Amino acid sequence: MREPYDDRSGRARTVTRRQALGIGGVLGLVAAGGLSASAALARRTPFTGAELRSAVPLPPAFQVPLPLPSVLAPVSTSGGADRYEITQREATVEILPGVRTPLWTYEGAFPGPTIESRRGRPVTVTHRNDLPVPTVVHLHGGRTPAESDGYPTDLVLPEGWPDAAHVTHTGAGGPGHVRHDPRAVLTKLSRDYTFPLDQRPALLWYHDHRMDFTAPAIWRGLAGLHIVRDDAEDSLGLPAGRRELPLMIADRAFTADGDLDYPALDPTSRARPGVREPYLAGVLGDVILVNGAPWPVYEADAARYRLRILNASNARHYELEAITDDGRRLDLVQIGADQGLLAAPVTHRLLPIAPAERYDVIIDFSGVRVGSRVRVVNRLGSGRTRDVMAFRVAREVTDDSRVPSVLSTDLPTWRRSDAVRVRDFSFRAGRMHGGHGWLIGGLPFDPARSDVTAGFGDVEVWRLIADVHHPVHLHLVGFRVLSRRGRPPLPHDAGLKDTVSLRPGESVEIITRFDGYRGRYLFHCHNAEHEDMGMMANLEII
Ligand SMILES: [Cu+2]
Repeated sequence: MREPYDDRSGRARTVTRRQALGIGGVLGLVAAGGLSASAALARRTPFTGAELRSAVPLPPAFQVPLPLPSVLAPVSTSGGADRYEITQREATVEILPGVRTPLWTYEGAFPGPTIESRRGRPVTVTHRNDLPVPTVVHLHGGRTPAESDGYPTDLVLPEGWPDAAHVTHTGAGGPGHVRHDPRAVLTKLSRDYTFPLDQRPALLWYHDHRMDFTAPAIWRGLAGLHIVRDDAEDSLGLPAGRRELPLMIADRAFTADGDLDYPALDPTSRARPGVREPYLAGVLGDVILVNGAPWPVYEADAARYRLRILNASNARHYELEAITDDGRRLDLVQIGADQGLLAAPVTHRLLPIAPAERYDVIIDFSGVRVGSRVRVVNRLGSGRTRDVMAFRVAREVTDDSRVPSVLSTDLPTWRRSDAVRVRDFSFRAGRMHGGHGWLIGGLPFDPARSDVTAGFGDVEVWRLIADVHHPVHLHLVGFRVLSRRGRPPLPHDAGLKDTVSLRPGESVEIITRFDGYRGRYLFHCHNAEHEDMGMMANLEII
């Protein structure tokens, strides 16, 4: 059964029924018929979660120009390292035309400012927390020492936050279950995060990672891009400069007042984590934002573009395709994955992208009639959520960019026989502290528990199995996908990844090597609501 994601088949798949699979349904099915029965039903659903409906009038698609996040200037570049300062603060931003929306931001903007960096040149970012709640910054995809990796209890406390006693956590099941982390490193007001960036060039992103409250923090705006480059990539001749576009895709919903809507049990994010009952499987919005603008449009040259796509949505999956006004589908030529360049380009007509995944894609507008439009649509959406953005091809130009047939030669070549260990992890709904939860190996996250201890330098194979959609992310290391459902990986699994999309009922094998740094890291589901409701585990490298 490959057809839902078989991007080479060219078959149209019509979603006739939009079924939001709530956790109650999952639990019932798991109880009644086991994993396979729930998976058989879930496989027919294009997403896991429930959609909020905005109460404010929404703008027509393809009217708002695509914004490009500003690039942050370093405060210092001396001593072989770049230093940046970011203030986390509340700001009111115009996302929908004429509507003012209060957000939590990095430097007053959503997305936050982009950090541009070079491989092997360290970057230190001083984050100051002027928000009303504790925060934690994680650089997703970064090869980062543990003390700067943003462990979910390594909180930066805001001014006036009562004291450390108030940052112990109650589980999503409510008060009464206090989880204490004796290893947490708290700082007051600000913290320096140091990123060596000794890693393959890639599109990374930074976002909040506070224990139990990551989902509402990202939803409110705490996300930004971080790009790592190197000379080898620069010399390939890929589209660059104004023909390289970062695209952070995220869905949101708005109240009648123009605020972001989010079904939090505690709208202040101060004490009680979790979301209301219909949204336990994930929160979806009915407005698709790209770089913080609703269904934007970009005036493009009739030339190749490099699109660096991030799905920064909490729970929404996309299957992207690019369609011309005369109904032609343009090739999406994938050149890179989460952790940088592929060995060779892979051509897709349809590109699935799960929360937190990144795809580096070349699209060629040279054959598109000037004055016409190319729509980027999500085949998993319906109604307004089917549209993502559009390109209006504005002018003929000369284009000296190219897409080499060899993109990189440094991808890890781990083989099954290199693995010193095989581990199995299930990602499933379950009970947690007397309430609903999402569990790894039957357990909800506990920072004080040891889950996985891996030897430094060890190669391991992990077998992951899911009930519903779970995009699984490992901190620190990149991995390769070995198999899906016992079969070879799909075309979009190519390259080095740090997040893999488990589809309902699916088992996926990955292989990695635990190196870089020793210390306490994490792996977790990147459906942000699942993550907050227990679907996270410790990964200690010794
Ligand atoms: Cu999940």
